Amino acid sequence: MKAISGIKPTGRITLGNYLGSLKHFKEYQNKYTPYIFVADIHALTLPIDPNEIRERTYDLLSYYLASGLDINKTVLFKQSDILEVGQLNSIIINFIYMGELSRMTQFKQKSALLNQEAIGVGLFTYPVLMAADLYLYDCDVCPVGEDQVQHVELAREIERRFNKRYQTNILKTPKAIVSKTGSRIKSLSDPTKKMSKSDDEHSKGVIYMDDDLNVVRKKIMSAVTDMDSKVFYDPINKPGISNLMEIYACLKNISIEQVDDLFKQCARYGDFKKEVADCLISEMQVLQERFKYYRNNKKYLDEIFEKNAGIARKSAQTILNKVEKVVGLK
Ligand code: AQP
Repeated sequence: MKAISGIKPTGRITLGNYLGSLKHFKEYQNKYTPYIFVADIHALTLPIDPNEIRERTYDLLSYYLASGLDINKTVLFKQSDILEVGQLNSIIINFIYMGELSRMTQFKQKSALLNQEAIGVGLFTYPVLMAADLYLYDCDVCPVGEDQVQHVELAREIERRFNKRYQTNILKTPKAIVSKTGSRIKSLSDPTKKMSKSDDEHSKGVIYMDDDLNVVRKKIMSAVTDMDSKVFYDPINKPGISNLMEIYACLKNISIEQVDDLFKQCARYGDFKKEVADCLISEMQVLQERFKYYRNNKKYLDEIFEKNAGIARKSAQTILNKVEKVVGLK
């Protein structure tokens, strides 16, 4: 059994990326062979400095390793090293309608921030490229944060249409797996909004995994909460405190109900926030040390990319070859 997932090298990794995806990847290593990539082609969907992509690509691989991914169990690679993804993208793009792409929540949110004339076609077709990534490694599951589930479902629609047209079962969409906790981390300053890498870098609402640990404590302690002082889970009426409970549950690997139980006697939000900050800081400290170790060894990172590109490409070539034959290109 195989699992696939990736992250875009588009900015500093946030606590949302960490709890929604990174932290869970290593749990899959014992059950699946994970194919985890740096989604560098996807990074081009909005204007970005070339050096930013290059440097963030190394950052991401270092985070993958720092979070416990083992190179003997996981195929860690760069999306752009697999040329087959472009070719498959060009083929399957004919199996999706503009109406369907325009209904994607992420497209609506990101394009709403742009001038109509400046909405790139790549931003619009982002889920098609993602579908190509999902098919090429013959994977069974796809661990993602909640915001990406809609894209996986779209890939399933492309699969259904393609396989029906050619009476085949070549395309296979892995099942989206959303972890019980951590899959929808919100901004600490506006807990109705997703925490994102592309938020204002000076926002107090986003925790970056490379933040100074004193800054992390300040951000948690000043997280927006309601006027009440009771700690219990109610994402509608108490989004701020519920977000902190979600963060704590995911860090401790316990359920929201257990967090409810632990803190129901807690008389002050400040005490609860301090617990969350302590727990987060001790996890981040280890991650940051490990990150530094890998990030300073570019040669080792390049070797990993090179070796794994070969492994990933082998699978990609097999699938693409079958697709090209069935549609008449071979
Ligand atoms: N706030 C979040 N809570 C839980 N999971 C999250 N993810 C992102 N934000 C949260 C998950 O992180 C993985 C990688 O994301 P990505 O970089 O490929 O794209 P994204 O979802 O668009 O992430 P960002 O941080 O919002 O990046 P920008 O601002 O560049 O678009 C995915 O599994 C995602 O679900």
